[in-house]
Amino acid sequence: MMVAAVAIVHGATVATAATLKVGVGEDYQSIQDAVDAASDGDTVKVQPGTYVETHGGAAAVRITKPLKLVANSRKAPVVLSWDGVTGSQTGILVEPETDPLDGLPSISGIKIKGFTIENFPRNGIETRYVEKFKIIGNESKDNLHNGIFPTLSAKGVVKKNVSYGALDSALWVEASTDVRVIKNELYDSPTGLEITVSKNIKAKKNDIHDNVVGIGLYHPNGASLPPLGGDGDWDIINNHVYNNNKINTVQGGLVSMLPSGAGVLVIGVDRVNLKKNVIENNNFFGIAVIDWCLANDCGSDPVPAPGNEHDQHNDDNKFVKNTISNNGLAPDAPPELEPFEVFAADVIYLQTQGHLNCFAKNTCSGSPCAHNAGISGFPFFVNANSC
Ligand SMILES: [Ca+2]
Repeated sequence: MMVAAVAIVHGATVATAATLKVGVGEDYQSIQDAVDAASDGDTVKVQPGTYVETHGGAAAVRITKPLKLVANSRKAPVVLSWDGVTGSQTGILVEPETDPLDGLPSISGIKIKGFTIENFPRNGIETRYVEKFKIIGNESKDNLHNGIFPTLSAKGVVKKNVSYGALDSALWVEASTDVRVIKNELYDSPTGLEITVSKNIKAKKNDIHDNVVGIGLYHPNGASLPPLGGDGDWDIINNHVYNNNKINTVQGGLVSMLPSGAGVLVIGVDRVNLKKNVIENNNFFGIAVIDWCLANDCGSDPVPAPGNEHDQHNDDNKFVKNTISNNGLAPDAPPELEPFEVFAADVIYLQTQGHLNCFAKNTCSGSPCAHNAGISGFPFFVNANSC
């Protein structure tokens, strides 16, 4: 009886899900019109063409309910482009009508697949307070804050997207939990893949190149958000991080401080597991592990006591079995960071206390692989441990 009852309920759900089509000769010409008409769980399918939404809302397409937004882009692109005039600052934005009082995701079940999203002043694709989301096979081109930006979200997968031309991060996972970032290509941005204020994040098999910083793992103050509690447990595995030598042309703010030539920049974060990555041909460093307040002027930032989760030190991070080669050969840091050029190498490890970070079984082209603490004249830096 249990089985039969479940089958009936499941069948009823499937029967009510509709597909709404957008395109020339279809029921809808505007993606937003179709989204507004859709019920929870429906699919909105968009035919090839270039779409410019002119309703003037916060985003060209704002989704406030669970649904699948799918571009039929196998034969020709489906492009969502900024109209250049109205207030629609973001391409596709998924968020509840009002922010939930408990701060937890309140939309469950979102899929966004196959779109090319271009030229928006803010973000290409953004989720806020969304869980069980899939962002798959999209292209974010020249969206000027972040290309793809899950924030305050959970239980998601971001897979096989291409993102480039952002002025902050090509892909930024912020204040989110249980997100998998897989097989994306991220390039031509200040940071290719950024993770901040999040927990249980897995980034695997991404292709990250020609950014200012390939992978940026930044202290909560970099996002101006408080820690979630239990921040960390970020698995960064089997990624290719190379040629991140883009000149940083951003003016003002923390982004302008990012040094060109950076493979993986680890600043004041905890419980990162960086394993089996190939990190090569980044002009300043392959991996740098640096206290937040050493890399930044903490003058205006609160600096909690060591041991506090929000402290400025990197703790409990593991760097294992990475291939780190031909990095650090031509550093070109911004003026504020020029003193750090002396440390240019495959690995830079600058911490003033222990903090249980460890290195093992990495392959480097230079020596030493695990740290620069031994450079004469800098006795205040300690060595990392072996794992
Ligand atoms: Ca810490």
